[in-house]
Amino acid sequence: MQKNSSFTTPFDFIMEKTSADQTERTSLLLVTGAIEQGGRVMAALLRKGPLVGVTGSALVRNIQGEEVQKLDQIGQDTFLSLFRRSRAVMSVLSEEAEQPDNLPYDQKNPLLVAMDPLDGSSNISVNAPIGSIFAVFHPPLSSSTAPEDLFLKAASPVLSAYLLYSVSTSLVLSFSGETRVFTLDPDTGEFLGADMPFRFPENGKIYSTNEAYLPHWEKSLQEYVFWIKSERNPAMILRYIGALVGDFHRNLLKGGIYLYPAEAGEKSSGKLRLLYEAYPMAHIAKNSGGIATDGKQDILSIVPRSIHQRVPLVVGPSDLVCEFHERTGNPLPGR
Ligand code: P6P
Repeated sequence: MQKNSSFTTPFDFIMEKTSADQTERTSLLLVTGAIEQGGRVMAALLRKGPLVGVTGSALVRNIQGEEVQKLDQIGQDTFLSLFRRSRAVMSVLSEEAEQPDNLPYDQKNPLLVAMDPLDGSSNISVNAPIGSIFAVFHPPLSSSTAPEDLFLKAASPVLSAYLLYSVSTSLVLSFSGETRVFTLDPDTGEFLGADMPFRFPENGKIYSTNEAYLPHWEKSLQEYVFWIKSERNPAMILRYIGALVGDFHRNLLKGGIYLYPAEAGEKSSGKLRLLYEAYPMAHIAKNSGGIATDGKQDILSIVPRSIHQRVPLVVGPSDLVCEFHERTGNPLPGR
């Protein structure tokens, strides 16, 4: 297939949004290149997963107490190795590791990466969409920061990205106020995308949540879900893949809101992790004409207390998230 001349690559996007004298340009290009290469490796592996015995459980549990799939471990090892070889990453925080991995670097402006190397891995065994999520930060200015505090003082992401392994493999990059969507060409290994920013469509009609938990939600949330299905005009429809990246991506393209609320009991802080799931999705949403909150405040205003901290997550286009907040009694200031 002849490459469309209007297509660009992640490299073009970073070069376009940085200047030659920006010393962080090289680090951003190296980190983005590592994410791309990891996407190629994981996409190729997932295409033949059952045939090469990489699906199924690794028979261990991670820091979250969740059963680790073999591909979770392979994803962890693949991306950590690529970030190490980039020599542009000071430390990697991963869902799959209790403590951050500090890496050797020789770039003047090394970066921090928080990642969920394989999101939605319970979908692997049923050939449903899964993804990888990344938040890239500048290290905090204070040099006295202890390694384990680097991520607690890192502030908002400078670049966020996710890979979606589905019918095709997408790479969504958000940087310098813009979100771009790229698709892997399996024949050439290139990630190619339109040379234009991506934004949520308005007036979306999709909501994504696991309604099985509705009986454990606050009453205002239960009433919101009843309203959007039966009284709102137009009514909304439920689409839920069970992998944040898959649900977010469909909602980014078609206009929809994703909800993972807190519940009474063990999910009193929600299920999703702040630093490597909520932050990157909030950053991508913000650069796409959307908002992410924990049901009360903007996700990007939350200062993390611990590196694996969980938060409730409401994310989507501004119109739907503002409607959610009005209907649940927490109108967003200035919206
Ligand atoms: P539930 C996957 O485990 C994940 O972290 C997200 O990717 C996904 O949206 C959510 O949890 C699914 O959780 O409780 O509906 O299975």
